[in-house]
Amino acid sequence: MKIRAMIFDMDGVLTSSSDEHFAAWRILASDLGFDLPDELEVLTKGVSRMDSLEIILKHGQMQDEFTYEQKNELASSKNEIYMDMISKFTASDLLPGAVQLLEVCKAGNIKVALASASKNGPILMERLGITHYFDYVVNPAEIAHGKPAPDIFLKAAGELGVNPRFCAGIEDAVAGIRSIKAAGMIAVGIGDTDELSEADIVYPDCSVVDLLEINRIML
Ligand code: B16
Ligand code: MG
Repeated sequence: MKIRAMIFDMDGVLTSSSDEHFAAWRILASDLGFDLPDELEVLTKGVSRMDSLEIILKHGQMQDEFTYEQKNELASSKNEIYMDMISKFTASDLLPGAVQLLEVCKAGNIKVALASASKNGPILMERLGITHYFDYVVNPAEIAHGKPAPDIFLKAAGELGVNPRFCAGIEDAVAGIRSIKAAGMIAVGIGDTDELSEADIVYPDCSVVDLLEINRIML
C-alpha cells in the first residue's frame, strides 16, 4: 500500500453536525431579524466560525453594522446554541461506516488525523467515542489560513511525518476538497458527485470507501 495516512474532516464525514451548525445560525439570524434560506448552508460547510458569521451577516445585509468585539459576541452566542444542541451526541450519531473505516485504517497501519475547521472537534470526538483512533488532531485555532487553503491538511501530514503524496484527505465540503488538492493529496469526497466534482473520487458515505481503489489512484 502506498497510502500511509488518512486525514479526516469531521462534520459531514464522521458525524452530521452540519444540521446543528446551520440550525444554530438560523436562531442567531432570527434574533437579528432575518431568515436564512436552505441554499446558504452549503456556503458555510467546512468554513470557520468567524467566516461563516460574515456569510450570515452579509445575507442579512448587516455585515457593516457590528464592531469586531460585537462579531465575536455573536459568534460566541451561536457557539453556545450549537454546543447545547450537540450535548446529547453519542456513538449513535456517527455516520454510516465511520468506525469501520477508522478500524480498517488502523488495521492497515495507515495513520489517522483529524483536520476539522471546528474548534469543537475534540469535544465531538469524545462524545462519539472515537478519540482513540486518532494519531493527531489539528487545532484549527493554530492554522493561519482556513480551508480552501492547504494549511490544515499540510499541518496534519507534517505532524504525522508523512509526505502529502502518500496522504488522502476525506471531506464533504467543496472548500475542504480544494484544501486537500492544494496540499497535494488525494481528495476523497463524501456526498454528491456533481457537487464534489473537484475530488479525485467520491463516495456517498464512509461505508463504501475502498482503500484499495484510493491506493490505485495514488501515483
Ligand atoms: P466551530 P468541519 C466545520 O466543520 C463546519 O462544517 C462548519 O459549518 C463550521 O462553521 C466549522 O466547522 C467551525 O466550527 O464553530 O465548531 O468551530 O466540516 O471542518 O469538520
Ligand atoms: Mg465537513
